[in-house]
Amino acid sequence: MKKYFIVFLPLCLFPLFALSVFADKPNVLFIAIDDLRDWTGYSAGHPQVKTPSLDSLASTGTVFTRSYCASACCNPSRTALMTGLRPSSTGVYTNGDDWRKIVSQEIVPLNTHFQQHGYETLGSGKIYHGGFPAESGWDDYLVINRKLITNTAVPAKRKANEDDDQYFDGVGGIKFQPLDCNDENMEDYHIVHYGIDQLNKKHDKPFFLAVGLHKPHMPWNVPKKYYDLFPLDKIVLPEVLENDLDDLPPEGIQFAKPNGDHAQILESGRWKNAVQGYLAAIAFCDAQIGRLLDTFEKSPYRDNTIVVLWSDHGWHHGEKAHWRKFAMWEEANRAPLIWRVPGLTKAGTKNNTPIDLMHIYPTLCELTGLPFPKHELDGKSIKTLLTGNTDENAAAVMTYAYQNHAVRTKDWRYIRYENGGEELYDETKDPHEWTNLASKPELISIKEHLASFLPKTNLPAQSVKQNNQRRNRQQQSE
Ligand SMILES: [Ca+2]
Ligand SMILES: [Ca+2]
Repeated sequence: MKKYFIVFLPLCLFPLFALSVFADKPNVLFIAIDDLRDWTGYSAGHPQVKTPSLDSLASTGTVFTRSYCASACCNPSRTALMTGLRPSSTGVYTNGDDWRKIVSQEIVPLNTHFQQHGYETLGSGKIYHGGFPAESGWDDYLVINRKLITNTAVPAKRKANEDDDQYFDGVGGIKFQPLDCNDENMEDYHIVHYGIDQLNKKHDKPFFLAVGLHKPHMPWNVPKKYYDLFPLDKIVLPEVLENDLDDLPPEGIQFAKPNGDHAQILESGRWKNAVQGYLAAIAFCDAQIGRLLDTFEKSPYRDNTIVVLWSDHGWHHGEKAHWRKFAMWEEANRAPLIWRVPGLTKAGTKNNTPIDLMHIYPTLCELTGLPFPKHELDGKSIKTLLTGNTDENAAAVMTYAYQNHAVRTKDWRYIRYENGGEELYDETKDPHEWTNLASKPELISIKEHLASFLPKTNLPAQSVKQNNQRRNRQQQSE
């Protein structure tokens, strides 16, 4: 009996050992899109949008219809996603905050975490904000050959070093122009081509392949064929309410900036042109993603790769008399999110649980079996939601600039600005967020509940820190 046990025990343990050590880890295909609001075919965010590739990916995985960024601004949104820490936990609030200098060296960004745990990390395009790419954590990263991109497709100021307006059509700062060039002349084409190349190669280690597209970020300058998909006279404008700003606190009106882009757009009479430009840029972006996904579906990695596709935040096209992101409302913060996980997600699942992008770091750790990093992440894994389970009590939290926060639950959006101004919207009755209910006494307990989700610590913004340091130095020298 004893002898039998001694022989049997190692045989029992072997399969477990083999699984834990030798089993292949799944690859990760990490697709980032810049400035794509919740306008996709599958979400019907705009009746005319054309996104067959995103729709196709969505139909084979799980889409989150209420997915929100951590911050409606490129740099803080991406820094939050890649470090797993909210802006309020790092002090990275704006596009001017160099996260590489602000975030503690002990914080391990997502790509570095995968690299440190045996993954080959490969990247192209915009993963971190343009000015502040990660200086480590990549085994290989595409260096764009600018000679492949025509002068009509890159901002002409790079060529002529002159003012944008001379070369870009558009209205004020809202830039859009059909280009007389081919997809191959566009930077995103080559960014995607890098991903295609990697998917056509054999890899000795599991890979973390990050592909970040620039469109539909402005300028909405894409080949003319994409504009031709959206005849100007048929363009449908977003639904807006006259005097929508009347019930906002002063901070809300400051965020909306009604006398800025929107006043210029109205004066120009070219609102439809701008929406056409954005739809064209989305169609171009979708076509590039289609190239990547076509290769992926035919590749040997199709069934052992986790796909996660996200956009860094949304956009306004005149709702609340606002354009761009940089705000706390639904349009600026809601953005597409698609997951496909072999053996876990079921084709065509739509999940309406409100979540924010802070979940991506911990979810990827759990799905790949990687340990969590040493620093405490602000988000939680959503593995259980990927199969279609919902969480009625979930809340997404978003922050733009210092101490301006919003909380989105299934039924409500609550906004609290730095100076205490508040907005409250009943999403079940008022999906456009037209009626601010924050002053209703009967809703105080709702507001209190929503406020309980706000970040408990708010690290000073870099600009505040610098001012404090300057003041301290002055006081010391006085
Ligand atoms: Ca962005
Ligand atoms: Ca209103």
